[in-house]
Amino acid sequence: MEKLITLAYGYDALEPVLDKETMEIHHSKHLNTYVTNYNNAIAGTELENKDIIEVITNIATVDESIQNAVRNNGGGVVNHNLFFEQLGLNIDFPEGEFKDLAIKTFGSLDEMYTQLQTAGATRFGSGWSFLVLDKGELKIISTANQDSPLSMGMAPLLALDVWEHSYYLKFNNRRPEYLKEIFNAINWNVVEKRYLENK
Ligand code: MN3
Repeated sequence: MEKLITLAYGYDALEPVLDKETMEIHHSKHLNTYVTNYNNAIAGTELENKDIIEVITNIATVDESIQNAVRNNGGGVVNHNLFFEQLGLNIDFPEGEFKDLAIKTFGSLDEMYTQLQTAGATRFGSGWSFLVLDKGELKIISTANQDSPLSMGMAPLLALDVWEHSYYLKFNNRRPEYLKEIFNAINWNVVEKRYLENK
C-alpha cells in the first residue's frame, strides 16, 4: 500500500514559478487521489505487499482485471513522486559525470531543456515529458496519460507533468511557457542522484 509523500518544502516555496494554489491542489488532491485509487485497485491482491516500482516496471504481468487501474493510478503515484521530489528553486546544475554526459549527448544543457520542452508541448492531451536513462544512454521521451518509462525498461531521471492540472491556474493554456519556466524550479541534485543510482 502507498502513502501520500510528504513534501520537503512548503506549497509556496516555488513561487513565482509554480504558484501555491496549484502546488497544494496538485499534491493534496490530485496525487492523493492516485494514491487512494491505487490502494483500492490492489486491495486484497498479492500486489499489496509489493514495491510499487516493481509493480509498474512489470506492469505486463499484472492481472488483466486490474492492469489498467494499476497502470493509470500506480503510474500516477510513481510519476508524481518523481515530479514533486525533484523540485527546488534556483538550484545550479551540479558539475560532474552527469552534466558531462548531458552535454555530450545533447550538445548543451539548453538543448536538453529545449528537447524536453518540445516533447511536452507536442504531447497531445495529457501526459509527461521525461529525461530517461536507457541502457546507459540519456534520452528524452514523452508518454501519454500516466504511463511510466519504468514499464518500457527505462529509468526516469526527470519527470515533467504536462497535464493541465499542473499549470492551468497560472499559465492557463500556455503549456510551452510553463515548460520554459519550470526549469527555474528543478533540483538538479536530485536528478543527478537518480542518474548515479541507475547508471
Ligand atoms: Mn499531475
